[in-house]
This record gives sequence, structure tokens and C-alpha cells, in this order.
Amino acid sequence: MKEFHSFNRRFVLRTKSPDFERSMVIKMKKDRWWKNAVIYQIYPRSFQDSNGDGIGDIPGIISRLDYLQELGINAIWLSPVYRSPQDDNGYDISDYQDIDPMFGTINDMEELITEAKKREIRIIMDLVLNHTSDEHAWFLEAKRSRTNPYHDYYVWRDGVEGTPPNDMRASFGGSAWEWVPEVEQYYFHQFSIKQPDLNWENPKVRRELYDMILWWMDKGVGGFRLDVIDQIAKEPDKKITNNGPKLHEYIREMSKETFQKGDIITVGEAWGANPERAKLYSNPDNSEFSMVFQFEHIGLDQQEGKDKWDLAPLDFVKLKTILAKWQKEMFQVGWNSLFWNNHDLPRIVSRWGNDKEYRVEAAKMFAILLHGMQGTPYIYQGEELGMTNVRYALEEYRDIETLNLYKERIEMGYTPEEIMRSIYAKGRDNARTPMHWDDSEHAGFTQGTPWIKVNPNYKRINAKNELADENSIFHIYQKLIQLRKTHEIFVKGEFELLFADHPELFVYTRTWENQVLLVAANFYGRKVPFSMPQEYNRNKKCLISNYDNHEEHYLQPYEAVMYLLE
Ligand code: TEU
Ligand code: CA
Repeated sequence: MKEFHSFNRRFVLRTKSPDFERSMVIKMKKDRWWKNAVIYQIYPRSFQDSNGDGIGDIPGIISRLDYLQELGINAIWLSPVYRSPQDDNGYDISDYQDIDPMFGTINDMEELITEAKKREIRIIMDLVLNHTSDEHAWFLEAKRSRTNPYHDYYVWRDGVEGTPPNDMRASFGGSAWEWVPEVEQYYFHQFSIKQPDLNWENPKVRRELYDMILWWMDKGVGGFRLDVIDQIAKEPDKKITNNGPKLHEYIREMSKETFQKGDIITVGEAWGANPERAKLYSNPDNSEFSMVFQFEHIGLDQQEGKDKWDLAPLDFVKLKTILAKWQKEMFQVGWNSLFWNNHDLPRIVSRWGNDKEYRVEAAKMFAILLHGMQGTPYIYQGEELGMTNVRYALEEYRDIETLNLYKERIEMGYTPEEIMRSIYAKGRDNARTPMHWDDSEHAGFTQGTPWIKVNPNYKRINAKNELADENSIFHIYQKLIQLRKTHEIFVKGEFELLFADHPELFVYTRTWENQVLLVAANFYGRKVPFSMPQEYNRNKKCLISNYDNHEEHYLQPYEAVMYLLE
């Protein structure tokens, strides 16, 4: 990291005595390198294909590192590339210490780590520790007999008179219990049938996982993202899936045995986190993770008692309240991840913005709003181009969740139109279509046939166009990343939401020492009156905006401005 190196340099120059050295080390620990880092998420199968099989791969990623360096990001969160039958696109791992041949080899992976390091980019591996693939060697053993030493690596229960132990459901549809005739027991799976849950109560399982993590740390990875980490301490007999009683005990043990042995970044994925829990996850004492990826702002379009597929309108005031709450709650006692998108979520510009006449303005507005906040920003591949959702015919979809949902809802009596509406709005494949590099066939993603159809708007929306235009969405992201590195207020400023109840405007400040960072954004497509609050009408410098000229007393459709006041 640039910042990290320059810090080291300062450290060397100023070192005077062992005492001084110790105090500097403490300071360094407090200001961890990732505090002003920006992370870019790559979904490998959709990023860049190098060999024409239509599937993105590691050599493809290596060939695009210069692009990422130009964007300015500091780390790549790589969705899983381990050996896997690909039932859930790699979130079903059959060997944690090997790379799936579809993505390359372990040598390619080592080269990626080295090449990224040359560009001051760290690689964050995606750790799926809640479950493995049913084709993992442990599970193949586990299902042979009840006395097999690996049997206890998974969660088994006897049935009740030929039916599953209880009525728990799996995330991807159907019962959470699957019968195995060889052992005459059911195994527990929170996701697909091919993703049996690991038994974290078994200390041997935990030790195996820790050794595997240490093995990756030895290879020089820069960090880990921990998939559904809040679900590892499940207690199915009590129908507990997330936030089990032993959750934080397990995480602390893992952190001590692994992460704390290196200078790495860790981020726990926790759909079920509230601020109290997030303060544990991201405690600055480093006892658990660096930060937490929580989804309260994303999940707010889900109605009470319904599931995520039942569409509800966006409650904008609530969105602001939630984001503000997390900004305030984590201040100095925890650390936020900042994101709108990932590989499980629809494209934000389509979901809550405008992917038609104001696509460019809206994409930039989302960027400016998020990157002004406290935390570590995440950019999901294609977000920096303003990539949009898709509307495909059912047979073009690939995601197991989407396909299972369709089947299940047809059986429940929904009409195909209703189901497709949900899939268009929220299906995970919206984010998984291939990256748009240029306007050549298949968007420069592959020379072959892509594993999933390319979004037809790639001729207009692509990296080549974005790089050529100095006012592009890409360049807004590039500038926001630079601002975070050059202005301490982005890391340290205290957050305050203004006009909390305003139905269209999102306005907030960050205050640090004698500076104020003020962000004002119009979340909608109508021109809205806006005047700077009196107390902020001083010495202001515009750091970034998405319109050439800001009209006094108005915010134009999707306009966003960011000022620094001294
Ligand atoms: O996702 C966790 C999760 O619970 C949801 O995001 C899920 O993907 C779905 O959208 C719920 O409706 C993580 C990964 O990010 C996801 O890709 C995996 O499929 C899942 O875990 C299982 O490993
Ligand atoms: Ca390939």
C-alpha cells in the first residue's frame, strides 16, 4: 500500500529509542492499512476469460490488473476459485487447498498474488467455512458410516418416523435436511443439497479449517472475506441458524489461531448483524475481524414476514435512517463496510436509481454518497462502469437460487410473470453477467461462448468508453479513491445526517478537527430546491460532483456534490 509504505518510511526516519519504536508500533496498529483502502470485488467466472472456454479465469484477472491499478483500488476480494463442482458457482468447495481447473492452477494463483503485489494490490480470498461441497473428501467419508472418523465433521440427525427431524428450510428452497441411506440419517444444509453444513462443535473441524487458513496466509494473501460467518454456530435442534450462542467464541478462537498472526484484512459476511454484534465483529482490539459486511440497508425493501422476492417500494427515509445509524454506532468502536452491490445483489443503479435517461448521473450519485461515508468502500466489478440489471428469458439464467425459486413459486401458484418480475428486480444473475471491456463481440470478455449471456447494452456501456471519457463514472470512482487517500477526514470525520426526513435529498456531514465534509445528493429524477444550511456557507471547495455546473438553490436530477469546508 502506498500509505502503508510511506508510514513505514516515516517510522524509520523518526525511530529514536526502543520505547519510541514501541509506541509507533501501537499507533501503526491503530491506523491499520485498510482504513483508507478501497476494495474491488471480482466474480472470477464473469470477469475475463483467457482461453476461450467462455468462463472467466485467473490468467484473465492477471491480464486486467493494470486496469485495476489505474482505478486505484488496494485490494481484490476474489469470490471462490477453489476446486468445486460449481453447484453454487464455487461457494460449494470440494478442496480448499486447490484451484478449480476451470479457473487455472495453484501456480496461476501464486502468480496473481505476486503480480497484484507489484501493483500494491492485495488479494482477499473468500472463505466458505459454514459448509463444503458434498463432493469434499470429508463428506465422502462422512457419509460412508456413522463410525467413520469424518462422520462428525457434519451435522447429522435421525429422522422422526421417516420424516426429517424438523421443518427447517434451506435458503435455496426445500427442506434443510437430506436423507443418506448408507447411514440412515439426515444431514443439515442451510443452502443447497450439495452444500452440507460443517459441524463447528467438533474441534477437529475447527483445527482443519485454521490450518487451511494459515496455509493461505503463508502463500501471501492479504486477507479473507468470510462467507455467511454468522451461520457457523447453528443449533438446528433449536432451529437456530444465525447468531448461535457460540458464534463469537468460535470467531475469537479462529482469529487468534490465524488472522492475528499476520497483517491482514478480514471481513465477515453477516446478514443477521445488528450494531451491537457488529461492534464485536469489528472491535478495534482486533479480536474478531477488521470489519463486518452487514445488509440492513439492502434488506430494507423486504416486508415484515415476507421473503426477499416479494417486492416492496424503497422507503428512502428509512434507508437514510439505517445508514446514519450504522455510521454513528460504529464511530470509534467498530468499522463499517460500505457497499451497494455484490455478486448476490441486483445492480444498484437499476434497483434504486435510474438505468435509463439518468443512468450516468445516478451511478455517480451512488458512488459519491457512499464513498463520503466512514468505513471501507467496496466496488463490485462493473459498478465503476454503471452496469445495469438484465431481463432475460428463463433459460438464460444460471443461478441455482433463481432457478429453484422459479420452480418453487410455480408450484406455489404464482404466475410466471410475477416470478420473472422478482427475478428481474433482485435475481443474483443481474450482477453475474460478464464484465464489459469493450464493444467487440461478447464485450471483450471471451473469444468463445460466454457461460451466461452478455448484457446487450455492452456496446454503449463498457470500460473502453469509460476510460476514454474524462467525465465518466470510472473517473468519478478513481477520484473518490484518491480523495480518501489524500484527506484524513474521510477516515476520521464524525457523521451527521441533515434533513433526515426529507423525502428526496440525502445530505450529511463528516466533521474532523476544523474541517467539514458535506455531501448533498438528490436521490430522485426531479429537480429539488436545496440551499446550503447557513452554518456551512463558508470557505467551501467542491471536491467532486456529477454535474458540470451546480445551480444555486437546486439539486438537479440525481445530482450529488461533495464540499470540503475549512
Ligand atoms: O450468501 C449468503 C446469503 O445468505 C445470501 O446472500 C444468499 O446468496 C441469497 O441471496 C439469499 O437469498 C453467501 C454468498 O455470498 C452466496 O453467493 C452463496 O450462495 C451463499 O453464501 C452460500 O455460500
Ligand atoms: Ca476460461
